[in-house]
Parts: sequence; structure tokens; C-alpha cells
Amino acid sequence: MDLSLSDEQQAFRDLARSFLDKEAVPHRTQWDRDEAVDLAIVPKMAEIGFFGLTIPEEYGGLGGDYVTYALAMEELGRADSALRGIVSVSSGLVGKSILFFGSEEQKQEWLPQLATASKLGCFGLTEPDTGSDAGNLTSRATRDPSTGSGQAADWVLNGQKLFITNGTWADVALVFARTSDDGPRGVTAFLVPTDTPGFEAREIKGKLGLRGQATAELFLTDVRVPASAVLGEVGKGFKIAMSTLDKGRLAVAAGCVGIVQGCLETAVEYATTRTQFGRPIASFQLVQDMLADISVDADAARLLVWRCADLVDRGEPFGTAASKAKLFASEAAVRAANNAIQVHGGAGYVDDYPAAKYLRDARVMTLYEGTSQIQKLLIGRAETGISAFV
Ligand code: COS
Repeated sequence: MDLSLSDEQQAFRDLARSFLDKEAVPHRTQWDRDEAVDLAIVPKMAEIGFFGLTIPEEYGGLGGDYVTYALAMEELGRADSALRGIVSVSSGLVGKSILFFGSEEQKQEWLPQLATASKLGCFGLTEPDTGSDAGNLTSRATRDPSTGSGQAADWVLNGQKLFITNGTWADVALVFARTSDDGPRGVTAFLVPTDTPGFEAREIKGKLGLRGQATAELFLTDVRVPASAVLGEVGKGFKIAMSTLDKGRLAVAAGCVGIVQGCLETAVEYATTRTQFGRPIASFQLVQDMLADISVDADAARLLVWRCADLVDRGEPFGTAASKAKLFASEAAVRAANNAIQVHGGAGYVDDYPAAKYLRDARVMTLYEGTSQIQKLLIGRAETGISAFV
């Protein structure tokens, strides 16, 4: 489906696909079993432009548009969602937060490194007791008046973060911490180099999916950062998190389109070559029923993603479109992967075929960066003007 893609957009998609088919697809099963992708792929991905795609050229990126970004995320999701997560957290959640809310110094310091993946970032919002209710997070940042007067004083951070993608690999953590007791309005964002004393990341093992990706718990114990570590303004951290997550949800949705597309390809390939009762199983109507469902899910999810990316590119409001794309595409990815396994029969239950990994990876997509239920409530609020959160 190539609805009005420019030559450049198609060229990037083709480059991304051929790169990933060579460098990722043959290794993804082993990475999944090892619970770690080979990080040697990261600089190669950076060379293709995955990390710098939407970072402006003046900060070392490609200055690309969001439709191209969505195509890149789709290709990453089709190849290995673990890789998609590394890119979209580091250059998406962290890079975009810095790009849109950072000082010139912060942009100069971090963006060229994130755009080339010489440094990786992680996004520290979720805590053990605050997932959906992110505005009530409890990690604290307090000023140390002994280090300077007023706004020049250092900040000291304490708290815990959970389920942090790239947590053990990151060089810089974007940490959201409470600087006053004013709910979401008392949250501030900090850029914390992960080698700062008191910062500890512990990898979480035993995940259902996304096994190749490092997911961590972060412990902040008297982590001291200078006043210049504040991203944006004091007390504006929640807005930074929410507006960045709007774009993050687009990236997750686009990755899910890749999962659905991958499910379609493997299911069609299997159904047209596997014979039962003396003919390819693709000739059975009940198998075609499942293939048709996956195919429609791929098109519908992709169109929602492209609509949202186009809104971003045109500078239009896109938050609700991102919620719709994320809701539909993530549920579609789970549905498509289940269908793909069903088409494969017993072969779909082992990792000789990608369907099982697609299902395990897809399952988190309806949870992270805002659950399906949160997306529905955001869409419901947009439709009715009534917030279910108050
Ligand atoms: N962009 C910019 N600002 C936003 C925003 C957005 N998308 N969403 C909310 N804000 C602002 C509001 O405008 C408000 O600003 P003011 O203080 O000026 O009024 C402030 O943030 C607080 O908003 P509010 O209290 O209304 O919060 P919401 O109801 O919007 O948010 C939900 C509640 C549940 C929607 C939010 O906490 C959420 O998205 N939770 C899911 C978190 C999540 O995705 N976690 C996964 C983390 S990454 S794995």
C-alpha cells in the first residue's frame, strides 16, 4: 500500500527493509533466546539514519518527516520490535523531549550523540506505584541550598523507576521527579547522565516478549545534578512527558503495523506452501478468513498511523489521532499474531517461525506508553469534553 509516498520516503523504507532483512531478521530468534540483541547493530542502524531521522540536520540528524519516521518504525517492528524500542525510546522519547523543550546547550550536548547513537537515552517516567497515573509519581528532587542560591542550587534526586527500556544501556536518563506536592504540576524533568553517583540500573529478566531489549529498574539514591540538568521549566515535566508520549504512541503504533505486516507475510507464506488434505491450506476458506483479517488489520492500522504522521508533519494537533492509532494498531498486532499462529498450527508455537515472537512482542504494545484503556479514555475525553480522570 503506497498511498502518495514520495520517492524519498519509499527509498528510505526500501533501504530500511533491505538493511534489516540482512542484519536483524536472521539473528532475531537467537537474540530473543539470549535475551539481548547484539549491540553491534546499533551503530550500523545509526549509519542508516534510524536514530537521527527526525532530528534536525543542525543537531546531526537527517531532518526527516514523520511519515518517513513511521515507515522506519514499521520496518523495525516487522524485523524485531526490540530494535524498534531502542530507537524510539532513545531518539524518540528522549531526543524529542530535548529537541522541543531543551536549552540550546542541552540540544548541542545531547542531540548529535543521540542522533548518531554514540549515546543512548532512556525515559524514566513509570514507577512501581504509578503506571497509568503518571502525574502522581513519587520520585523526589530537592534543591541543595548549600550549593548555590535560589535557582543556581544543585538538585538531589531520590526514587525508583520501573520497566525502563534501555535502562542498563543508556548514557543519559530523562528522569521525571516531584519538585512540589502539586500533582502533575509538581513534576520536573531532569537530564541525568547515568554515570552520576547514586544512579543504579538493574535489568529485569523473564519478560514475555521484547526479550532482546534491556528493560530495567532504576534506583536513584541522592543523585546530584546541577541546576542546568532541568529540562524545560521546573513544574512543567508532566507536560513534557505527555506531549512526548503523544509522539511515542505514534512510534509504537507504527511498530505494530510492522508486526501485523510481518504476521501477514509469514502466514501467507506458510499457508501457500503447507499442504493438508492434498492441497495448500491457503485454499481452505477458514484459513483465508484469518489471512483476510490480518490483511485488513494491516491496512487499517497503517492508514491510522499515516494519518497521524501526516498531521504531525503539517503541524496540526495529533494527540487524539495518536491515541487512536496506538489503540487500534496495538490491539491489531495481538490479533494478527494470534491469527498467524493459528494459520501455522503447531509450527506457530515454536520459534522456527516468527509468529510466536510477534505475539509475545505484540502483547506489551497494548500496555506501555499508555494502556488501551488509557487511550480509550483519552479518545472519549476528546469526543465528549468530559474527563474520566477527575
Ligand atoms: N500534551 C501537552 N500537555 C498535556 C498533555 C499533552 N498530551 N496531556 C496533558 N497535558 C497537560 C494538561 O494540559 C495539564 O496542564 P495544566 O497544568 O496547564 O492544566 C497537565 O498536563 C495535567 O493534565 P491532566 O491533569 O489533565 O492530566 P491528564 O488527564 O491529561 O492525564 C492521563 C491523565 C491518565 C491521560 C495521563 O496521566 C496518561 O497519559 N497516563 C498514561 C501514562 C503513560 O503513558 N505511561 C507510560 C509511560 S512510558 S512506558
